[in-house]
Amino acid sequence: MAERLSAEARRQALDGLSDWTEVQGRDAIGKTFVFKDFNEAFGFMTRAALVAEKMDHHPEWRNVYKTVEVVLSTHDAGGVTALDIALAKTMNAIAS
Ligand code: H2B
Repeated sequence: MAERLSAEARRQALDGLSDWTEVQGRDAIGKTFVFKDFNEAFGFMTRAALVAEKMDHHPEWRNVYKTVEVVLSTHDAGGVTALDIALAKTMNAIAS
């Protein structure tokens, strides 16, 4: 099972992850993606969902029109692990 990152390792990983931040009050990272319209937002979610399923690592997320709020945490580990960092990187790549 993936191990929780230390606070320092999490901070370092976040330095290389554009616009991802620590979620206040829990061991998780988050980012709000804003797209051109719903079509772009849902296209992002579809592509990210396929990757998440392949990784067997799933996001918490909420979509309102062209905005997708994403929170990543490894539930089995009770916090942020390398899996969350990998999924966050992939999401940035999909959105760019
Ligand atoms: N996603 C996330 N974000 N955290 C997990 O701990 C997790 C998951 N565990 N997706 C996986 C599924 C686990 O429940 C299955 C049984 O592999």
